[in-house]
Amino acid sequence: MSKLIDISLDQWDASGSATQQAAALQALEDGQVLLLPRLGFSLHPEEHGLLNGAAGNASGAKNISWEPVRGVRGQGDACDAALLAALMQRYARQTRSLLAGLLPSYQAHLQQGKGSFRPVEIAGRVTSWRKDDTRLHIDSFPSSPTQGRRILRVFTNIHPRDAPRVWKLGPPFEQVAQHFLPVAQRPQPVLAALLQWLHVTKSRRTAYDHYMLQLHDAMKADLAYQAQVEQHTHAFAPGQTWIIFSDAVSHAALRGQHALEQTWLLPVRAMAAPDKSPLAILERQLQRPLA
Ligand SMILES: O=C(O)CCC(=O)C(=O)O
Ligand SMILES: [Fe+2]
Repeated sequence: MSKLIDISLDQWDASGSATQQAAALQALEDGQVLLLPRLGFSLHPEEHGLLNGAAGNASGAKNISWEPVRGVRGQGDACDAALLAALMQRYARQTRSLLAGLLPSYQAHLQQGKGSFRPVEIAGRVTSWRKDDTRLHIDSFPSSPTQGRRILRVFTNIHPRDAPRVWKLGPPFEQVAQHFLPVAQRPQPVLAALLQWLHVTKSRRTAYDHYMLQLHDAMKADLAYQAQVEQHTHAFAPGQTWIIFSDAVSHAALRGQHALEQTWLLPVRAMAAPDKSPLAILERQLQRPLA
């Protein structure tokens, strides 16, 4: 069962003590959630309007995503894209400095992924089962293969009043893989090549990415499993930040509104214990190389 450990840093640019750094590294790689209960994200005065529905999302997308080169995508017309991009850039910088102070051995290896602003209430959101994050899942991105790299995500609840972001945490990756690999379809290299050629995927979907997507989908599709598997609920209050390897910590987001998230990718070799990666676990269970 995934657990949370508290880290008492309250500044984005603070350095953890050697003890905090060692505890954070081990907990994270063991599939726990690092909770920073006193680390919030401050909005500038002109940014408060973004939480008043100005960032309404005409496309029906659940999140507004941001990348340094492409800028923001998915925002409604009423939303000031430049304002949002500046906010996302600041959040990305602050998460990088937090990771540097807490997990210094990762710093030189982190690759910046997408960020997101999440202004839409989760509860009652209408979506397909595959996109339904209220169901327990491990993260795997259909169009952005990681090719084995870890998905390290930082979230902050920025709700202006008191609404928590409520998550469920489920069984560890090893157990999820044991349950669903036996029914997983085998990868088809020709299909992976076609998807890349058609630009459905941004790079080659490796056998690793294929199996991660299979686990993501099989887990969300299995309502009996969702109901009976061990899980516990945790509420992240406004003004709190949390960090997880979301490719290995099974999770679901039940309710909440207004969060920021920044994704970082980490090569497996940069881990203190690469044998704890989903790549190594899948390779052991399938008894073949996947990356
Ligand atoms: O929005 C959230 O709190 C998390 C949703 C989720 O599971 C995800 O983005 O992968
Ligand atoms: Fe997720």
